[in-house]
Amino acid sequence: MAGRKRALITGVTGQDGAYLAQLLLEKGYEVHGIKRRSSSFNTGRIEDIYQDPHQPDARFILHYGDLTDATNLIRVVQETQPDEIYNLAAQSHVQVSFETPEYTANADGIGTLRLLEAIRILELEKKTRFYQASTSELYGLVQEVPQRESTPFYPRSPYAAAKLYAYWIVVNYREAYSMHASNGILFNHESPLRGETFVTRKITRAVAAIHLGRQEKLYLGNLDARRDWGHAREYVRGMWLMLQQDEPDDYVLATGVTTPVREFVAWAFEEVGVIIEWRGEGAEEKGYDAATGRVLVEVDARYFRPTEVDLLLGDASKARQKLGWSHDTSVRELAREMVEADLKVMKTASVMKEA
Ligand code: NDP
Ligand code: GDR
Repeated sequence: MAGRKRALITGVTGQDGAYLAQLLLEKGYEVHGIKRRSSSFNTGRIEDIYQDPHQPDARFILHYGDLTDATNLIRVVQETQPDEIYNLAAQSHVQVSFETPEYTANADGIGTLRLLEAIRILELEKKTRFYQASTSELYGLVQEVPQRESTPFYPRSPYAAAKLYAYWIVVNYREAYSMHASNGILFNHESPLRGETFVTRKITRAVAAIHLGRQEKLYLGNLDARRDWGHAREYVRGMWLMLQQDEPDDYVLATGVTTPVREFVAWAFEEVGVIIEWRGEGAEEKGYDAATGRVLVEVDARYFRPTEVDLLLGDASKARQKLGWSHDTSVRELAREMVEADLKVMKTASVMKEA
């Protein structure tokens, strides 16, 4: 339909892709998403907004694609002629990037270049605005606290190094070709849709499973790491706001509160009435149920990273002032929402199994 904005989201099947697609559909956009071919079902997060492509007025359309495949990206961009591209696709797991560094560089680093080149090859520089999913992992080894747009980068993983390339190539294409291309430097954001191997979701799923008697213990790595955790739904609004500005720019999105992993664990258990008592240190540390003395949390050194990011705490003043962006959900509320959601999912699954 003429006048309707068209967006293309890479990584639409991920946590942020699902929330962003929903937001843009609510705003009246025609939304195109790139999903990877997979031998198993990978569209669970976008089930609720799926539309039958046979409907003539379908506004949510999926295309097969991959950030490692340049010709595919050029074709999808050509077919969709988007007003806005949100590049959310990535091998996004920091620890996994130590095991698959080359693939991570290809998808997360060069993948970003491929999309920018697609815009240029198709001469869409004036039409298409570009959002890059940059990350607080760029700050890595602590140089300054809190971290803001001017804080120097010091990546500490193959993931962060790949994202560093992506960050700078976006800045370069903005300056070289006057493209409306922006980096959102987003601090950790979570939700019930968070991938199961990221620490918050791993914790809330384990708490639900232990509470329902389906799991004995939770094994974790570094409990001292501190993260600035916000809610993904609130962060995707910031992405959209960045592309609505007259001028492209780079913005930090963060809550300004940092929490150790250990504390998030304790809060999550409190949601099911368990108080955790910590004993021991480092790899010997354990979390006990204060009422029964049962060990519920153990440290497993296999989850330690070769190089760690110890402390993230963001200053989102620029986004607040220039974009009018704000967040509402505290990390404590986030833990509650995630535990409740995991309890619900597990209870529903067992009712269905019994039926
Ligand atoms: P997810 O891991 O949940 O989603 C990643 C998405 O990228 C999935 O849709 C995945 O597909 C897709 N993908 C992975 N590799 C490829 C590839 N080679 N080609 C095409 N698609 C691919 O991440 P989030 O939603 O949490 O994060 C979104 C983006 O924001 C990522 O780039 C991440 O690095 C970045 N980021 C995230 C933060 C966070 O705290 N969540 C903070 C800062 C940045 P599939 O479903 O098939 O696996
Ligand atoms: P992060 O998220 O590396 O910050 O990257 P993750 O949840 O994986 O780790 C956060 C911190 O928790 C510590 N940790 C563990 N992490 C995992 N995954 N599993 C464990 O068992 C465990 N135990 C302790 C980690 O060492 C780390 O310090 C996320 C991703 O979404 C990136 O894509 C994004 O760029 C950044 O957030 C901002």
